[in-house]
Amino acid sequence: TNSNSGKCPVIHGGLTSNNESVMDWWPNALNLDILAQHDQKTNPFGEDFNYAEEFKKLDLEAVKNDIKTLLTDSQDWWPADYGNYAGMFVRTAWHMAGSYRAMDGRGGANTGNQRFAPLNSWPDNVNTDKGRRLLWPIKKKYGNKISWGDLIILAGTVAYDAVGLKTFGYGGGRLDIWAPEKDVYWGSEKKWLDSTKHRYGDDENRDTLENPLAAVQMGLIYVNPEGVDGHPDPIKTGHDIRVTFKRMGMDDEETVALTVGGHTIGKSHGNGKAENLGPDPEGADVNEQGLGWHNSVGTGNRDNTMVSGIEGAWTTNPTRWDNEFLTLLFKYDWQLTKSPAGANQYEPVNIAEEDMPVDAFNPNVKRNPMMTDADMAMKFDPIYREISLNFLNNPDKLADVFARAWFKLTHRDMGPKNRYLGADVPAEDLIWQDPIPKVDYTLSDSEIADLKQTLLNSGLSRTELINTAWDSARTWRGSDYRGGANGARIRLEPQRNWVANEPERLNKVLAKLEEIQAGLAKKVSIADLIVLGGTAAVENAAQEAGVNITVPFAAGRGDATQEQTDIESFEYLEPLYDGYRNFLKQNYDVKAEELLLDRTQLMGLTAPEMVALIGGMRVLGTNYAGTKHGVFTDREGVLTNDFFVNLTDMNNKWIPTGDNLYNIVDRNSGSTKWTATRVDLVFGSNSILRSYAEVYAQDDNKEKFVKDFVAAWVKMMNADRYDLK
Ligand code: HEB
Repeated sequence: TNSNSGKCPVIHGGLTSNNESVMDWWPNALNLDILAQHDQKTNPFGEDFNYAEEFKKLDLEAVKNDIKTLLTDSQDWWPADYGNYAGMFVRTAWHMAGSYRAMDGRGGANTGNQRFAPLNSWPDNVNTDKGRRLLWPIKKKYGNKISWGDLIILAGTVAYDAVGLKTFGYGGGRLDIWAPEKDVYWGSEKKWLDSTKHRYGDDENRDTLENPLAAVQMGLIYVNPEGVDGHPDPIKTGHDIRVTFKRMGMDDEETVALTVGGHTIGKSHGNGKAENLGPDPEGADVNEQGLGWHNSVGTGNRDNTMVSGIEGAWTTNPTRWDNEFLTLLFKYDWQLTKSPAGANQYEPVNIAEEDMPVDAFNPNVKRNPMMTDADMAMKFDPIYREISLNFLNNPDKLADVFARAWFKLTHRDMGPKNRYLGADVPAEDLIWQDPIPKVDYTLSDSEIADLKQTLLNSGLSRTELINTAWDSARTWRGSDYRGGANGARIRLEPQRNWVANEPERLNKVLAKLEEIQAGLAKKVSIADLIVLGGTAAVENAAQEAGVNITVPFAAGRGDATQEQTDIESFEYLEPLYDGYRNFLKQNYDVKAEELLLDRTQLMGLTAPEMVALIGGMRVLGTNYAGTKHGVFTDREGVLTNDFFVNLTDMNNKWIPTGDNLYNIVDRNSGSTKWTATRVDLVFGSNSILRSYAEVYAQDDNKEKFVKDFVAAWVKMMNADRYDLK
């Protein structure tokens, strides 16, 4: 507080701004907040709210018609270029979907995160706030029946339909969040659009972009349109495009189609100076009402609109789906010039009058089209050039590849097709949806009980069964609903040979399960047998600890085939670290306990669930390669609370012995009782985790521990069972 402001400094009130946070005193302390986001306290809907049910009541055709009408219903507060918001809605949708990155599955359109910081205020997202605000009357009208995420993507798709593209389809089902995401790492820079070198291992080698990032600069969706670090060079920019688009799972052909098709409609805005723009939405004062980048020049919109600083349309008819982008790109030579805002862009040499687009607000004035450095890459990068020429000569091919790539872009992070809602879901199965065949059997309780016995008597150890089930389930990530035990892709490449999966043990278990499967009267999927094996073993281990509990099991998983599995895209799911099995593929810069939090968050688990699972898995002896770190028990394999009892016992002390290694030593005798890693000891050292560890160490909570472990176990096993939800 500033006591010179002439205002009374005595009152502070609660801690309501970000710059005095309690934990700022210990900036390196483990921050568990990513495990507690989006809970019921932030969500205005109760736990009973079922979006899928609401969406079923939606008249999708009516929403589409309203969007279509809005496209050409220019609003005085934000007049439409060429009297049509198609470009606006497409870019708003693309920028929401385009933050997706395949590595961790975070970002993307499926949460409506563009409503919140930081995305609502990214420099690359200038005026997407206007796009959302234009859609507000439609959101208001249809309310709970369509989420913001669904509406924004629908608007972009309807816009393409309206300008004449035959779109591929649309699925609803994006669940809105109600507070900024805390889990997404967007880069370490503290300055918007800071130079690119901060996120490359070696700035000269642009393949060394830090993982999981998929943009070259802080605050951009992908690449700098003016060239690498603002230096025009289409070849270099082309390479950046290739690296970044690949990281959202797009190949060269899809990338060209998206860029060409994207810039077939709409225009760039650079008819002003960036200095004249007010603060972004998050930084603007109350009277801006959540809008940002107020332009103080003229009306601040129309022909004064400032976004990227680049100015002009790409095509002759920016409100029509056609092949003009490539036609003009190849028909003319393009020379470097500056926009009115001083941005690098290209203009055509000696363009014919009839190829020029009209001004966005004055149909009597003709303007030059323009190309960005990124657009020029479609002509000069040798691979992109070949694809572009093919599209130039085959407009139908462009339309088809684009329609499919647009659908992929906007649905990529929604998971399997059975999560899509609505009448416009395309029938065709697409490989990036990770399809899984349906099964046609059910299992009765007695069949399940018999199968459990068969599995427990198979000669496989409990640990082997539990580890295989865990490894099969742990690839699931809530960020893009990929992975998980359903499909049993652990049998297939690339998973079958992942180091983390201990291929030798895995092969042994799978061979046994296949043998069991072959002997069954009813064909049960391997996916179900894998999960049931782990489930039976957990149940058995709980009973030995004196807790009689049935671990719930839901049959119905299918077995995917290798042909249904995109090896390259599954490689992103490889567990490089899994604290639950005390596994690190390598030594990483980031601390093991931070990596544990990352995985836990991706798996959709809470901090208490993480604590129960880790404590249980340690005493069950599930460590990678059978190490004994953290196995604080003399009854390994039994589901006791010994991990917590011994971790919190003051008769022990904890002595570092090497990199990420500790001895647990008897305080009196000095003898070493156990060994541990950071991922074990953090449950006693971190104050929050310790508070949970104490709960499970208590004498009165032995049974609670087993119940909580089982609940968390089942949650993981069923994480991808969208058919059950
Ligand atoms: Fe784009 C716009 C860049 C991709 C769609 N873009 C734009 C601009 C720029 C760009 C700079 C301008 C802005 C202003 O307003 O100023 N992009 C770019 C880049 C890339 C791209 C660099 C990478 C290569 N796009 C893209 C895609 C799409 C798009 C992929 C979709 C699909 N964009 C777009 C649109 C527009 C744009 C539609 C227009 C907007 C309006 O009109 O407003």
